[in-house]
Amino acid sequence: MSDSDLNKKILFKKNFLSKSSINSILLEIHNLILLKNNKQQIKKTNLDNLNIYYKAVKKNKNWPDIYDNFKNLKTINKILIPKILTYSKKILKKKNVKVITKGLRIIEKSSSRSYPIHQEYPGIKFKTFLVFWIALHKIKKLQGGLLIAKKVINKPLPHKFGKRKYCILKNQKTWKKKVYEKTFSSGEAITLGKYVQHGTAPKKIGSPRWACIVRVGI
Ligand SMILES: O=C(O)CCC(=O)C(=O)O
Ligand SMILES: [Fe+2]
Repeated sequence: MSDSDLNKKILFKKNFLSKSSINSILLEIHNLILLKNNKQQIKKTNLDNLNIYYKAVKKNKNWPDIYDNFKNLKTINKILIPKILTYSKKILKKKNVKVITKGLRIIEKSSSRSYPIHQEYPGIKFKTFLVFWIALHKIKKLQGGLLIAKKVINKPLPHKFGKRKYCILKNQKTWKKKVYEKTFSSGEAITLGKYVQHGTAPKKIGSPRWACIVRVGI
């Protein structure tokens, strides 16, 4: 595949993460938050329990530090990253694929963490790279899925700094009409090339949205 084809690539893969892999990730998240709050570890959790605990602790002073620590989750390193590397080596047809960034993203209703429409290329030095975004549960309409360009403009477009310091496309109003809302099944992954216009879909309803985001490149 040529670089130009890769840059506009949009791939969907259902069940990229199995139910048991997701359970392992959620349990490690839950236990990390417990640990950082000097609470005892648990052996089992589910999204409902995690959301209840999350709601109780997210206003604590140490929350930003905990959030930042999510990128070091063992389950992300041991379960998700190997899958992404195997898959992206096939797509990129290269063996030396490197992880550029990895982490967890939680979006709430009217979240300040939500991302206006953008391309991924600004600020990333890798010439060829892919973004992997994986839903940790089912995400229906208006629950904060992703907005994806109906027709990708396959070139770098000018960006400006948004409210939260990251780069967003100019003309957000026009772009809102040129995207569709992608919903997700639990464990579904989307892979995006560096010029695919995308952003966070409006989060109007439902409990917080949990997803993993990993960038890999050559
Ligand atoms: O998680 C989201 O809603 C969008 C994330 C995104 O596009 C990014 O981090 O670049
Ligand atoms: Fe993005």
